Amino acid sequence: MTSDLATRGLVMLGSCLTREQIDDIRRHLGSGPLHDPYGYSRGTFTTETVPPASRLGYYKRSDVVRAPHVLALANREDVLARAAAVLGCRPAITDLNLWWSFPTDEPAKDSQLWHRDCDDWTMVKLFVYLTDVDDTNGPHVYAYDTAGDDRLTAITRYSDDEILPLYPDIATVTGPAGAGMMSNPRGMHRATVPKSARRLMFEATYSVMALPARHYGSEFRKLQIPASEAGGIDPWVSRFFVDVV
Ligand SMILES: O=C(O)CCC(=O)C(=O)O
Repeated sequence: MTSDLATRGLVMLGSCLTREQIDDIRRHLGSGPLHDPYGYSRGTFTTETVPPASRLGYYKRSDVVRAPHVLALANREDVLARAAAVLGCRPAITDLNLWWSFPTDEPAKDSQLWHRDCDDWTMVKLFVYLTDVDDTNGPHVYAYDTAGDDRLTAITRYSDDEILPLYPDIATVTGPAGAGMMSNPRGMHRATVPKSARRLMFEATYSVMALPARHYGSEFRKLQIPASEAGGIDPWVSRFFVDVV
């Protein structure tokens, strides 16, 4: 099945990070601090102290943006060009996330249920796996041709029973660590509950406007990069995360 971001909502990019680059990122970020974006546990934890109620452990954005290779990856010219083709303008990087999904025997909830993202009018996401992902440890799942489809537009979570009869053309994205994809997250998508192992995922969001819920200025400390060291980083595209000085 061919896949294309602009026409079908999803495109595979192949390998976006080498094993060495992934090791650099993981070494930099270590075991935490992590937080649960859904608030099932308060405060921070590490990969060794995951609270039983938490399924996801997000690194702080200010740590993610400082991790090696992250800004270069998010600024890849081919990625920006694909995002621009959907957004209709030079994109801004408006979110950067890197998180663990922890295995559980509990049923799917939150982002593990089908949904459309609604943080901006239009958005594109780059996802890169930092662990090997197979059917048992949390593959990302996307329903092709749903970004422009006007059924099921209520911003809520949907079950497989509601989605699959309407949208049977589904991509379950497995791949080795480093594998990347881009999606139009207005299209229906979800995570899968990891069963066998934890999954580590990087995500860059591209959009037109700043995402108001992201509080770039409070929790987040913008990175100051001297112009002499900013090769490969577009100051305009990266303006919510970086000042090139
Ligand atoms: O973790 C995943 O595979 C899905 C993430 C997701 O639903 C999102 O970024 O909106």
